[in-house]
Amino acid sequence: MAKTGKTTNESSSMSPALDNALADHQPGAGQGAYATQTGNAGETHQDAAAGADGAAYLTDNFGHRLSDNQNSLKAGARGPTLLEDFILREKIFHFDHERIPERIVHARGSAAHGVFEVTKAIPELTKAGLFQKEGTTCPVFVRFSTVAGGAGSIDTPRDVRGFAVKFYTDEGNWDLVGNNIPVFFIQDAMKFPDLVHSVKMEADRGYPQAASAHDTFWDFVGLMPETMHMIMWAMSDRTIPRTLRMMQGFGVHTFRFVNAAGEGKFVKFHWKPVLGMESLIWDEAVKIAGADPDFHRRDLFESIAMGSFPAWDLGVQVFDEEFAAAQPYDVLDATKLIPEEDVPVQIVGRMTLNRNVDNFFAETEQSAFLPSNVIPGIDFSNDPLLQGRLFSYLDTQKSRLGTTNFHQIPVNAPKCPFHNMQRDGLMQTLVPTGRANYEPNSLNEAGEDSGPRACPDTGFTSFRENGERNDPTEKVRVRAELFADHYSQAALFYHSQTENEKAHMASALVFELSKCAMEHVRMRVLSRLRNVDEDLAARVADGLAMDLPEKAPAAREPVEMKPSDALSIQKQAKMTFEGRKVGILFAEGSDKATIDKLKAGVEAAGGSVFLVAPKVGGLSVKGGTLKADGKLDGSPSVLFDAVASVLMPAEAEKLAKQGAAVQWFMDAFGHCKTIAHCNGTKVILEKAGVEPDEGVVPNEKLLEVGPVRHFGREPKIRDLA
Ligand code: HDD
Repeated sequence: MAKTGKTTNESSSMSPALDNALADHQPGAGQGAYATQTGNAGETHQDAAAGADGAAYLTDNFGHRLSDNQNSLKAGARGPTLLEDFILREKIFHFDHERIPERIVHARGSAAHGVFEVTKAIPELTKAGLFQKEGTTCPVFVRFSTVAGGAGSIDTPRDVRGFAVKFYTDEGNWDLVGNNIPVFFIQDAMKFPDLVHSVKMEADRGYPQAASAHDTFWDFVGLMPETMHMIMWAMSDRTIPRTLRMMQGFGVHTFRFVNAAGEGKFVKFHWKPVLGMESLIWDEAVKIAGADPDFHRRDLFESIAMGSFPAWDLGVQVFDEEFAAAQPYDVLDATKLIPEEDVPVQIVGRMTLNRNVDNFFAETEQSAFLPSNVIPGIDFSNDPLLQGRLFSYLDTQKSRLGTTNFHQIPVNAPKCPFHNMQRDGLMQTLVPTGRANYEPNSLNEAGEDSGPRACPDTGFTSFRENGERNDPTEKVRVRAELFADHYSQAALFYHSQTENEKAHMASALVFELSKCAMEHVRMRVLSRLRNVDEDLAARVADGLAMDLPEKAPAAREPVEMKPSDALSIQKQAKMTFEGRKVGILFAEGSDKATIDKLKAGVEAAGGSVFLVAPKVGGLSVKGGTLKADGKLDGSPSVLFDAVASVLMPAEAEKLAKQGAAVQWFMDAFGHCKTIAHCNGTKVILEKAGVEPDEGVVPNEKLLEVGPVRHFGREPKIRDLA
């Protein structure tokens, strides 16, 4: 073949597999991909590349049709490739530059589009057009993320989750760039690079990836007592969410609402998941990292694809200067929260994510959020962490997306018109017309378009009053007095948890500190923990087999705060199948009618079912054949919220000899999940050490018991001391 010098598709094919691959590349086969590429480019391009039958032709980026996408241009069939081959060069050139720098933090993320609807108008609080009338809607784009790991890292490390929402309002974009935790590690943006350096993989060795359990992070924590409140949250089950759909979100900082009369109130933003909250158990999180590193990304994508749209209520805590001045903490300090018991959260809207991204790179990766994106009626506070963020995000987009014109990328562009005198710059994709690129100008006097003008009435004006505690005219590098209380709220959080949750926190601290090789780092953290809670400190010291060091001196004596149920995941849990997945194990000979009934029941209750069997191709069962959705050893029970099994005794006997089957139940039991089963399954349950309790039930009881976690079981499984 080579000797003939023929290089067409037909002649170069020597195998059926290649024939198929080539058939896929005939004109027309790439219609979907083609349509997407030209989606923003306009009709003319599409026409130019369309054949007589309307099918798309493959072209290069300048619209030249390709006659061959398989072979580079060579000097003879066995000769060197020619530099002249502009098609090869363009293709490889583009490929070589496909990756852009990943985000320095929050590199791994998953996103979706949706809609936000106002459920309660609040014109008395804010003049933001969005909140003037009940029923007003606006499109949103939301990106969830982990903080420390790289773009290709796992979904279930112990880590804070980013919760960034872009509202495309009629008055411009409003980006609420928050986290799933209402407080932050540090109080001043000056410390952010240090915090991030300490938690990311260590500088010399390049590990650990996506983990805070290492010396440098805990060294920073021990030396910076202001981290202690956030550490309580980070070591709680909040940092191992079961799904992105069931975690809360927070704007973290105190912001300002400003109404049409120019009156300002402080506001904190909250997102409350409609499905309630749920978290993983640490052992489960670790196993999921292996079984499905994309667990959260897949879960979000699949839920939306199947029409089970995740939703959150937007809540606001609104308060004034007088309230702020009366608190034992400073509302400008991002390491403090305002208990919901003191300022209730009023629900003002609902966000529903109802559309997956069409292209991960174009949308999720290129999305750029800026806390400085606010709309008239929403303003900043003097929180020194927020103030630093107002600079940082705009700045980082230039190095990540390569151009000051990143706002023109479709996912970032506002959906309302924008007009200004800014021009040019790398990758300018707009073609501004006319001579008016400066302001003021009088070109209108010569009958020309003079361009846009400022609008004092409706434009953004910064809130003028400064009712806050610092004298704004004084330039100082200090923190306000109350910022020095680092422990009161750390203790509040710890004391608000259930006994299991407290135990999880103690175990998390023991685990993380055990990964710190430097003994003085552990010691310092222990000495700080004594200021949070003596019992917690003693438990952690015991878990590490270390003596308790002396208590670290507190910069300011903590005050006692009343525990708050709103801070506990378990106290807020909801018993619902909605949005939850039940794994049903079956094998050869299982009763199809029972499986169908279980499936119908779970689905009617809003849940979904995933069928698991030793083989996937289709097994003969009583009542027909049944195909599994996943093979047993590739579908561990950590992927489900509850499990059930329908097995003939003989098959159960066989499975009882298989590690994957025994582990399936052992994990479900260990992770406190509901286990529904038939009689036949008992032989495996025994082997797996599953003891009877209120969560281990016959299949008929599955719906009644629900997909809740049975934490009462936990002391039987792990040492909660
Ligand atoms: Fe940040 C990204 C949340 C403090 C600097 N941050 C980033 C993202 C979230 C947050 C959700 C990902 C956005 C996306 O999906 O693209 N960051 C927070 C919260 C903070 C916070 C809730 C404290 C309350 N961040 C913070 C400070 C600084 C930054 C104090 C710098 C002074 N953050 C960045 C950044 C990132 C970022 C380096 C990386 C990628 C990006 O901005 O666009 O600029």
